[in-house]
Amino acid sequence: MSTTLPHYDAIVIGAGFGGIRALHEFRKIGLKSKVFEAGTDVGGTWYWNRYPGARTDSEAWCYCYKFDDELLQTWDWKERMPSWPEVFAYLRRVVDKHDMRRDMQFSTRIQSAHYDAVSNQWRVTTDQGETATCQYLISASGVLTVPYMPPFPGIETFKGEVYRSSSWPRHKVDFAGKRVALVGTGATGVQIIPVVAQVAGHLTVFQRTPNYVMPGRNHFIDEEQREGIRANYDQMWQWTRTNPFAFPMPPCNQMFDDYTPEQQQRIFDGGWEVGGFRFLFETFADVLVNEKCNEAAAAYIRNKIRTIVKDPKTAEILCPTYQFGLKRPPLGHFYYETFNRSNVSLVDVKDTPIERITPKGLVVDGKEYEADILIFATGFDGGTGALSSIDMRGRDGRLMKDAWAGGPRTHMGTAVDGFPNMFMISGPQTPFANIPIIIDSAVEWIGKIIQKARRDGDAVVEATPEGVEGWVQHVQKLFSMTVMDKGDPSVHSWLMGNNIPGKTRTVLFYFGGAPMYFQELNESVDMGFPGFEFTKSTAKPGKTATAT
Ligand code: NA7
Repeated sequence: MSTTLPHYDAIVIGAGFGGIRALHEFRKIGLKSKVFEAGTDVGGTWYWNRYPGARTDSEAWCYCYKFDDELLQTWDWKERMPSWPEVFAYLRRVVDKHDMRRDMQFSTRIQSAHYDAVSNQWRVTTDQGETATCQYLISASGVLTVPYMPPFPGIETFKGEVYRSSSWPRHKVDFAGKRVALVGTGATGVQIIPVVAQVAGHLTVFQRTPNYVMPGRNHFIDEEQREGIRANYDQMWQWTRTNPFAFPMPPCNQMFDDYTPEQQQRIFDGGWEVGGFRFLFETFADVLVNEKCNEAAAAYIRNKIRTIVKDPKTAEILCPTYQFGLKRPPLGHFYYETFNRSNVSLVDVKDTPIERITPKGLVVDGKEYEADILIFATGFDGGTGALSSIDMRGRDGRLMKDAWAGGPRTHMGTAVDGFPNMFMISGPQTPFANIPIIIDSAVEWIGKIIQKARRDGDAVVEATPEGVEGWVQHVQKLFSMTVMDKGDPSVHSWLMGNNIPGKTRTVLFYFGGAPMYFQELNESVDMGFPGFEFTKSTAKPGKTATAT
């Protein structure tokens, strides 16, 4: 039986980092809001991805909300790169502290969202048989939400245990003494491998494309460090505004060509030692735009792989040759070292793909690799996957999936023409950067555009086709300045969407750097939101209303 819920000013899809931040903003500006979440609790990514070794690649002190200063001063992050239970606990704490659960509904997946131009309402249906209406629909459905599982023939015949990183069970999986086969060596596989290798009888890693894995250099944070961090938040927030990836790091002004080869080597050594994304962001400012610099960074990492991994054949299989950054580089925690263990082996499936799965294991090149447990860390339909998987229809019943068939088309990464009063948080064509910081600015901007519309009595806010076309061209132009744009198109990368068979290869993110994006958001507010149309009447002249 279907239930009709009350009308809301705003419905938010997802209670992860973005949804929680949105609810906070909407309360501030007086919108009656409801957050629907498919999981049984908040967390989003940090709810679903509970696999062994799951942790952030961002440093704890900037993977949080700016808006709750009291919590920043009291929350005890334990590690530099917090593990998923810590992030999950933090998000739960935020939500409980601000009594947000009363505006959230869990275990509820949004199935459809249709815009009705006559009533100027979004009508949303859920898998719980409910219907709700709202004026503003906000997608906070995440960047990496829809898992990708390759259609390996025979998967259903496997007699052992099968786990997917993106829907890891709540119970502890016992790997002790077992033969484990793992497919996928992206950021997720790279985190799982060193942990499972500790206990597995044997771990066989099936790698299609190697990655440039930088050392995470995770460590515990002691009380004194915590005090130092807390005392410096003003400075850190300042740095997140000037760092291209919105990390709290002072601007790196070093250009590769200004240094001698010895100095370049020393700078890379420094980045490698300090670890984390600092190898990428604190060495050379032009690493993603200067081919020479990019190749030098790539060669540096290959050299490290050959130094760390003792078996030369294994080391070569682990060495990438494409542009550094073309695939999102993972952080490893003794990743390469793990391949020196006697209970770990690497199978290269680049030229000889996984043929099939049998009741006993996996077959590659006619050889069966027996396993008790299979783990799949095979990635996500990133950027556009979440919204394309919902029956989301704008004006004239146009499906979002169709609007984005040739790649995402947005204005500022926050709105789409033909989808009035719909805004996205962490949508495609927003910066590829430290997500909580980007979310913070985007949500503030969404709050401001809604406030302007309400103040002026405008019922409808909608991106114009010209605004969208301008942004699409802008995003493509910015990407064309990077070395990744010249990258080998056969290299799969979720940044480009071509990790999903059949998906159009196009850049899914804004590579102009976070500071420029922040400036564009600010200018948008100051200039009265160019590229958006505000209308008082609900129906657009010449358009037919969509009956839902
Ligand atoms: P990724 O980075 O997309 O990695 C997926 C991995 O799965 C990658 O190594 C793929 O190889 C591999 N894969 C996918 N299909 C196959 C088949 N058919 N055979 C063998 N191997 C396959 O996803 P992650 O979850 O690791 O990381 C996503 C993001 O989450 C990450 O960047 C962080 O931002 C957090 P391929 O490279 O395509 O050859």
